[in-house]
Amino acid sequence: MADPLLITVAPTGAETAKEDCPQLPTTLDELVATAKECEAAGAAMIHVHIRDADHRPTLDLGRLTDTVSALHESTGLVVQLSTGGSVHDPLDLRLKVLDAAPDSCSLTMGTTNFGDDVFSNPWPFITELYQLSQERQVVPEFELFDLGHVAALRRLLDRYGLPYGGKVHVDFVMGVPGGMPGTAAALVAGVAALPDAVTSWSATGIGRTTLSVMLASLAQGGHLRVGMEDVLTISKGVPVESNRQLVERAVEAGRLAQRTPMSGTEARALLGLPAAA
Ligand code: KMH
Ligand code: ZN
Repeated sequence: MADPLLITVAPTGAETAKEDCPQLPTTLDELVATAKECEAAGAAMIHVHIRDADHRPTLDLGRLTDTVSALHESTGLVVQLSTGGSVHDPLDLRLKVLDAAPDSCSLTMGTTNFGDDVFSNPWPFITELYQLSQERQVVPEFELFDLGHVAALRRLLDRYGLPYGGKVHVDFVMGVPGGMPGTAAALVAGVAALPDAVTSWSATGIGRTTLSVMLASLAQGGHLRVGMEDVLTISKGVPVESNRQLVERAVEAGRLAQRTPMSGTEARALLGLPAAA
């Protein structure tokens, strides 16, 4: 049987404006419709950033809580809330994201230059968020933007032990201007440096690095994250029509590598989450 492939969809992000990309899912209805389509196409987890009534990034707790409920009601996807937010979000609000009780949360392992901005993740914030995730029984996905973040992950696990559920899942976010490049060589170096405690890993390449990272990840037996948070063109100069299109492309690439998309139930087991109620 083909090896299972976790496909995570990151449909919205915090960086693209609705007016620049009307097909970006920014309302709750659009997000739920996207989630259902992407699940049907082969996604098993969704990485969620939400927007306010003006389509701007927000960490409003009421909206986050409603979003988690709506996604659980309408899909079997593992719901991962972003604790990264936008580069403008304060650290205290980013910690409060866990109050919305997602299955999973992103947890970035260090500060990184992010285009012309700085994505701030000081060590005390990382350790506080990590301990909170253990207390609240939320499974972190460790986001690695740089090789130094792999070393920081080793330090975190040494000091604070395993996450809730006992599994360690990481995601390489590559090709951000300021982070590690989206190349096969960088991914090979990152995977080689992972601590033994890591039980699964995925990768995503931002912008034009999306295909090289996808193919490099499959070549090394990794999982995939795709979505309009990370890329807005399907090929040079051709806009992405929908997140489903990106998930379908990931499924097709996986098929060539003899990998079968995981269901939400299988993803829960992979990540150490209890079966859905
Ligand atoms: N929007 C970026 C500044 C995450 O979701 O945890 C951070 C980000 C990472 O997207
Ligand atoms: Zn994100």
